[in-house]
Amino acid sequence: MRLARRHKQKPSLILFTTCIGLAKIQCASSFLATSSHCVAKSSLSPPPNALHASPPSSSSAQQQLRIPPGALGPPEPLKSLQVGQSANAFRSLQNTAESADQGTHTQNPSSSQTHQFTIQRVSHSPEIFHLHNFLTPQECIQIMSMAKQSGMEQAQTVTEHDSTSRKNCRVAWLPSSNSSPYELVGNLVSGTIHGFLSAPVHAHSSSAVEDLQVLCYGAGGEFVPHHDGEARILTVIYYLNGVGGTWFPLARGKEERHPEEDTNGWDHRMPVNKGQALEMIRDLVPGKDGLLVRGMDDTSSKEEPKDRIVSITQGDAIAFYNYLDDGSARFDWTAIHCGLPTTEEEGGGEKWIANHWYRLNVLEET
Ligand SMILES: O=C(O)CCC(=O)C(=O)O
Repeated sequence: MRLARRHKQKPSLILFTTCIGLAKIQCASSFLATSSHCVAKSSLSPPPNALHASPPSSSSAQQQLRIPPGALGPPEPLKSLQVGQSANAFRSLQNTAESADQGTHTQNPSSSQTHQFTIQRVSHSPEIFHLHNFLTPQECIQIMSMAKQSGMEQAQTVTEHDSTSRKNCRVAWLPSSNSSPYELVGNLVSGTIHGFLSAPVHAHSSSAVEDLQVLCYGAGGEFVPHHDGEARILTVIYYLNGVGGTWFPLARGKEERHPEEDTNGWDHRMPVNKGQALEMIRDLVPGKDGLLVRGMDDTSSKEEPKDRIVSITQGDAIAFYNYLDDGSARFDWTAIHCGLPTTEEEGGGEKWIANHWYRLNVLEET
């Protein structure tokens, strides 16, 4: 069972061909580095192990879609990181002099500097990575300011069987574009695609990124458990004011092996649809089960096991994969997650986050 499209207003999509043009300019400073060497992620030539798919108009797309194992998950060197291990990474940072109050900024594109951040694996199932210090505080302020300026509306998100799945939350969409005044949003895309998408996905003609969805929850605002689904292979959530509260109830923070898991690694507890996933999480508790992304200022109990908590601060992000990467092209239902109710104490009762969804549109045909 798939989620219905959750947005009243369909966001526009930027195909990666646009982003690749952008990346060509910026790839020199967009790379991952391990402790001993740097690995350039700038190869744009079609990979030998490419995806094969029928055109979206074909009714036989399901039979013809061939997704090689590994294509829908993280590429090397992220793939081989173990839980707790991290790699240094860089993205180019446009030198931006801004006035956040007025929401205006001036940019000198010829002047860019390198910004270092760290990518740490926090779960294998689903594949979740914590990006420490991905955005600067100034960039967070700039995104919130652009969202306010564009006029934020009450979010009308609806998932299958839920009429009010997102409560007390305002939303704005900012173009994932390289054009003024949205260069920052385009810059974030080029900062992640090379590191987080496999070469076959990157090269595929139906790869796309949605506009940046900026959300501001008021006190009590929340988003019920859901799967991002519908061709969204990778989700990146940016934490703009240091307030977390994203909970993955079925994530495994450490290398746990369940008794139901056979020697081939197949986990028989893996839910295969939304009903099963909701049933499995019914009695689970944030902080004790799964993985809770929590702001540093969260005043709730700090007694929970550390391996169940991902502590974020302003400018951090998490990236997670929504499909199994075993070649089956099925949803990974362990990626089910929710936004817990925002409290008065944290962030002055406001939680600001932004979502970037990377898509492989051909999956919508299956
Ligand atoms: O509010 C959160 O922490 C999670 C948001 C989310 O899951 C979504 O917007 O799809």
